[in-house]
Amino acid sequence: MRKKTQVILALDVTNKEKALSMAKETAYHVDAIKVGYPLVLWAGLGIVGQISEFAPVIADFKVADIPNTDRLICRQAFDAGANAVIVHGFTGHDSLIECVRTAHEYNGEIFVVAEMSHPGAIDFMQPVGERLARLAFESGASGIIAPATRPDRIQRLRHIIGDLTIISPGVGAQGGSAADAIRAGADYVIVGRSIYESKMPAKEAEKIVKEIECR
Ligand code: NUP
Repeated sequence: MRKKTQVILALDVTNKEKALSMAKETAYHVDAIKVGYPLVLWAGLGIVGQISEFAPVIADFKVADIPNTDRLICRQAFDAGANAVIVHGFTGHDSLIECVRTAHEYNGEIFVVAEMSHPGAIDFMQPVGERLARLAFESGASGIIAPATRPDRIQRLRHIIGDLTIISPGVGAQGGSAADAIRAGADYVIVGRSIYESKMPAKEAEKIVKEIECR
């Protein structure tokens, strides 16, 4: 994934035309575009290929199944044109290794959710976040998801994964700061509503890029 702006757009709009125009408008200011169930269930998997004409696509499918099913899902995402797939780590080593193996067939990447950004992640995920990060490292994943809402956790998880990539959601609408997340050790921030609900999405993306540059 290119590393120019350190911003990934989370394109959770449920309107195909809006998704495509937003991708086109913001592509210059972002390093990748993350698409997930809200858009794909609305517009179909073909939207992945269409968005990939503007920027690398991360398919946020939070894959969490037995290895065989995981492989089938990851294949669909990569065949559709995704550069990376987000998977859960709590399914364990064999599931994760199968996702990574499948990604390698496509020269693709796997990002593992180590700790989610919302308050409820403290209930079950945070106590095992460090183990999940270690498992991501041992399984050969490209990186992890760590919460911009809790920069201290990014810092902690960075120690475990060395120089793997950290992509970090929770900026803006969820209360996290892009500059703080990058300062704590994230490589990229993931930003959705702050950009796509703005009246001027490209300007908003540019503002976040500037905030990161001036940190
Ligand atoms: O821990 C996570 N938190 C999170 O918000 C893992 C995620 N994948 N996300 C996703 O990031 C979430 O599903 C959404 O697509 C995006 C954040 O969007 P927003 O809160 O900036 O609108």
